[in-house]
Amino acid sequence: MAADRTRILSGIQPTADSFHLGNYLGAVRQWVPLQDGHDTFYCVVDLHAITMGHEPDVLRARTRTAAAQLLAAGLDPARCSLFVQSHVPQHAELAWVLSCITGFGEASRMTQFKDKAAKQANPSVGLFTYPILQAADILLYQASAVPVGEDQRQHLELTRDLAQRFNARFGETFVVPEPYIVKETAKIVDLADPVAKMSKSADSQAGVVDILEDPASIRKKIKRAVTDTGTEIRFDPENKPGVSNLLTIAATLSGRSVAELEAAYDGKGYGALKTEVAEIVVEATAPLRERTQEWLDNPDRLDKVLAAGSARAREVAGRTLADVYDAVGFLLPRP
Ligand code: AQP
Repeated sequence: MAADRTRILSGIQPTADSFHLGNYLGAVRQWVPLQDGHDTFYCVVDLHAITMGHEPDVLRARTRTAAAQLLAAGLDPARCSLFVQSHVPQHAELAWVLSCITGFGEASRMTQFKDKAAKQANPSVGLFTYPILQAADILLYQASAVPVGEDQRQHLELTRDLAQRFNARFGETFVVPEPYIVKETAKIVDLADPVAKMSKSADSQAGVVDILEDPASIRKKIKRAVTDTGTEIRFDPENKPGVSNLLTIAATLSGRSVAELEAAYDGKGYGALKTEVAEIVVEATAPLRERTQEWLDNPDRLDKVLAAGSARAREVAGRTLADVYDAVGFLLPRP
């Protein structure tokens, strides 16, 4: 992989047995074409996945399933570095340094922390410092762009602030990254509650469609999707969030434009639209389910891909961390 190609970094948490359509359309799907022409690093962020409480065996299994889904979605180990965050110790090490230049008030303003903490009886300090670890994930690789969904914009802003602050205080060390957010799919909403984002940790899974979900269940959830009291099939996220979400999902997965779908379903009613969307989702996710299972049936092959990815990640991350330690004034150990 040529060193002069633009770096891209993104990650996803192994916090569920499957990614949902929001993760897939908002993030993972953008990762695939970026493999061409960029030096791409993609990671399964298991350190982040323990911030809300977890079961060890479940986490291990989900980490493999997450990697398998990424490969099934089109990540190619020959064209990207795919790794598990905990295999690269520099993430936690850089997070500590960055936490020492982050203001307590600044960290307290993160809306994702407020939302997630509100659902917990005793939120952890790890959940509070999550965005600082995320900044470390990105800055270690000198990434210039980070493909994510809209919900990550504020965390990206913090990452940029920390990079600029560090550079100003200790000398040019980090590339300041830009968010790479595809507007159309930046926020896929929950089918049962079309103002909330589709989320793995939603209280109810009724409106969350997983990419590994069986076709009968996908059809059922889409047929029950909340729309509105009207009948017109029109893309209008403000007034018709449910219908607009269905149109976005169908358009992105089928390759047809929203305008084409609006015209095709003009006067046909929501029932017909839902039937069509359900078939599009079932058809688009079938190969993902199949290929994920193939990778899961071959854990040795999967683990080798992750080992190669993490070796390359440690190499790049190690160089950045050495520069950081030197810049902040840590006494370097004798070789
Ligand atoms: N609804 C969404 N629409 C568009 N993009 C989304 N993403 C998540 N939900 C949507 C994007 O998916 C990537 C991976 O997300 P994550 O697993 O790291 O964490 P998250 O953003 O917190 O996603 P969830 O599903 O809500 O997980 P939990 O419930 O475990 O926190 C990110 O790029 C995210 O923007």
